[in-house]
Amino acid sequence: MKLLRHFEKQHIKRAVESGLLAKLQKGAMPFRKLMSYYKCAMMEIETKFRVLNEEFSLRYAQNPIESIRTRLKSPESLIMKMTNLGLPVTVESIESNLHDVAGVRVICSFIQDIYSLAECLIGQDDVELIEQKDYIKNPKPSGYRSLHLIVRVPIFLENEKRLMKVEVQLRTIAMDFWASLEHKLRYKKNISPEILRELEGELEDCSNHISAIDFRMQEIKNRISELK
Ligand code: 0O2
Repeated sequence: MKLLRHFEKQHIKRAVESGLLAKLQKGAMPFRKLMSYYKCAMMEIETKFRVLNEEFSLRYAQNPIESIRTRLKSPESLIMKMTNLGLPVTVESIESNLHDVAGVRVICSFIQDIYSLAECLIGQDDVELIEQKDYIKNPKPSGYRSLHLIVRVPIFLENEKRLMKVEVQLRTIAMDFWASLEHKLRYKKNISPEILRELEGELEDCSNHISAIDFRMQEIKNRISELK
C-alpha cells in the first residue's frame, strides 16, 4: 500500500512537471466542457433519484433515500488513473475509457430499497445500463459492499444532445459507514504491515456483522409492514 501511494505521488508529480495537469485544468477548454457535461449528467441522475424518493414517500409513506452525494473526479485523479491504465491523458481518451468521472452515491436505510431504486432507474427509457456490479451479493475480499451501476444518460445542450456515463453506487447507511472507515485506512501513511493486516481483519469482521444487521433490520421492517 505504501508503494502504491509512492507511485501515485510520482504520477501526479510527473503529470505536473510535464504540464499535463496545467493543460487539462486551465488552457484546455475541451476539458472544462467535458467536465461540465459530466456535471450535467450527474445532476440528471441525482434529480431522477430525488423524484423516485418523492414518489416512494407518497406511495409507501417512507423515504427510501437517506442522502445523495455527488462527485466529479479531480484532474489529478484522472491523470493518475489514465497513467495507471497506460492510456493517453486526452479529453477523447478520458471520455471513451473511463466510466467513473461522474459519480453519484445513494445512501438508503434498507437493502430492499437499494434494489427497488436501481430497478426503477434502469427501467427509465432514457437510461441505458452499461454495467452492473453487485458487491452486496458478492462482497469484495476487503468486505466492501455496495451495488454499482454504470449508466448512460442524455443531456440536452443548446444545440445538441450528448450521452454521458455516470457511476452510481447504492449502499445502506451501515455499508457507507464501513466504506468511509476502510477508505481512511487505505490512505493512511506510515502503517506497519502487521497493524495493517490486523485492522483489515477487524474491518472484514465488522463488514460481516454489518451485513447481518442490515438483513435483520430488513426482516423487522418487512414484518412491521405486514402488521399494517
Ligand atoms: P473514489 O474516490 O470513490 O472514486 P475502476 O472503477 O475502473 O477503478 P473497478 O474495479 O471496475 O475499477 O471499480 P469498482 O471496484 O467496481 O468500483 C470502484 C469504486 O468503488 C471506488 O472508486 C470506490 O469508490 C468504491 N470501492 C471499490 N472497492 C472498494 C473498497 O474495497 N473499499 C472502499 N472503501 N471503496 C471501494 P475509487 O476510484 O477507488 O475511489
